[in-house]
Amino acid sequence: MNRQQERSIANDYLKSLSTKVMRITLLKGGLIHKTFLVEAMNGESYVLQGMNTQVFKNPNLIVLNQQNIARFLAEKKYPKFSLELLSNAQQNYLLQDTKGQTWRMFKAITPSKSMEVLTHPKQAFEAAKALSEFHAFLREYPAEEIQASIPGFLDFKNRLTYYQHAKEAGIPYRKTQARSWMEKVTRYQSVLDDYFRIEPFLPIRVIHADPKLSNFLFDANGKKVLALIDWDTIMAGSILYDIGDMIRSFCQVGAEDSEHQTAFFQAEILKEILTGYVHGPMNDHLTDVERAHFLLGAKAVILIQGIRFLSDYLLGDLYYWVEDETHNLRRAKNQFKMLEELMDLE
Ligand code: GN1
Ligand code: MG
Repeated sequence: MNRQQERSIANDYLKSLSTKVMRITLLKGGLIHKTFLVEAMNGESYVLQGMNTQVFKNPNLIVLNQQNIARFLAEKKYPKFSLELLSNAQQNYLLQDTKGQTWRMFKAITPSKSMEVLTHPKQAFEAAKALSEFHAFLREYPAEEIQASIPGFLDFKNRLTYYQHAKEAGIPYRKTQARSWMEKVTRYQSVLDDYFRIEPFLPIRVIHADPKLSNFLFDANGKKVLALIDWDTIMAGSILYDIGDMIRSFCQVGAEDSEHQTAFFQAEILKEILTGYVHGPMNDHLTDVERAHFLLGAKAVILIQGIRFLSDYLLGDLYYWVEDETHNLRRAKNQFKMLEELMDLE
């Protein structure tokens, strides 16, 4: 699709605001949706997304979840920005173009800054406090009412089953290329066994399920967290998943897909996250089992993320967006190396 068509989709949303697109630019960073920044004639900015409906098969469910959560947070006077969806002239939040692509548009949160790499360790402290606040504000939201936007998304056993399938049905050449990384999965299986042992004792809460660094919007000077965005995967699960995924994303050295690195895990950032989270309001509500297993959660999430990338590599890049043949393998390697460094810390 060329930009002209995206412009006309954006204009459809902007009609009800009596304005039009001035400029539209592709935003990089996401691995699933196609995201554009829309600057309008009225001086405001918006975010237009072409949704990946292979991954999110029920976009209406996401809209429903997001609207319910935004309403709930507003009632609770949540102090950060919430996501605000725009509707088009026909009062629809979702639009379908002639090719069947589903679109949505948000109000942009501006001025703000989204980062791929931290510029100061204190940002990790602030973000962990913000995650703690997000969890605390959603504590009374009925978790059982949220239907998972991706069934089985948080189920590690399900990820292992898929990996088994990838090992059997994967492309033979890629299996050879990935052999030493597949051995890592076997080597670190005990991390998952440990996790499965505590899992039945973990409270089920409302979690974000994708608290990667770029989903925290900071103010222009990178000091204060303004919002935790990307609510597509908010669902019922353990907060250890969120804390673990935050550690995974924030503590990595360089980008998720970088090459030729020599160091992978930043222990000083880990410290900031662990202290930041308990400086937030969830500290008053943690159970002993949760409090004792932040690190185990991180190890399990990192390993599972490595397994997800590796499975996708073996099966020929069906899930994640890739720019070349070894992109998913590179991503997987970095996860395994990060896990190794985290394991060595103890
Ligand atoms: C995907 O699309 P994005 O970048 O927000 C993925 C996460 C992974 C992440 C790794 C729905 O998130 O689970 O942790 O990539 N989202 C989905 O960068 O699979
Ligand atoms: Mg996401």
